[in-house]
Amino acid sequence: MPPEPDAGREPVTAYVALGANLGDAQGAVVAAMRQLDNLPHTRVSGRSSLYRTAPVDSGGPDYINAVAGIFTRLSAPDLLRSMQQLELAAGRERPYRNAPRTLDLDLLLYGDGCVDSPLLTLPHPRMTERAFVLVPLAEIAPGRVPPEALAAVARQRIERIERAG
Ligand code: PH2
Ligand code: MG
Ligand code: MG
Repeated sequence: MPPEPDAGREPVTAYVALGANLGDAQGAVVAAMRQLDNLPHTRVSGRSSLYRTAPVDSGGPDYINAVAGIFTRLSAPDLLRSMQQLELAAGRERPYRNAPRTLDLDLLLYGDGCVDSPLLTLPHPRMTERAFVLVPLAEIAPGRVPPEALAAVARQRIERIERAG
């Protein structure tokens, strides 16, 4: 039997930002966490709380945001393709830049990898400007978020959603 693709690759810890502000945004983000865990050669190793956040350079209702830490043997491009498939399956449309969306999955960090290609830039080029990324990332990976970066976005509105029950 041929080996499974990627099975021989060393696992890497990566971080994925999840966001949505159309339809059942909270349900979409929770479902996407589960779907990331179901990707081949991939396990979710950390889940931040869910946060309600003010749109940044974007319109529409407040967003639901979160960050997942994953342990994956997928290459960064394969992981990105899988994330885009999950966005499409959630009904994502792209009528214009930063349009309100049913699900957005952004690759923030892939190990210590640095990439600058037309398809992918790592670390994510705008992550340090955004409380909706830095606050949940700091919750599950405090070592990846310098305190001065958090201080710089402290004026952006973000509120942690209490768990039901
Ligand atoms: N995503 C954007 C633009 N603005 N604002 C919030 N609060 N949350 C997001 O996920 C978000 C945004 C582009 O992807
Ligand atoms: Mg985004
Ligand atoms: Mg995106």
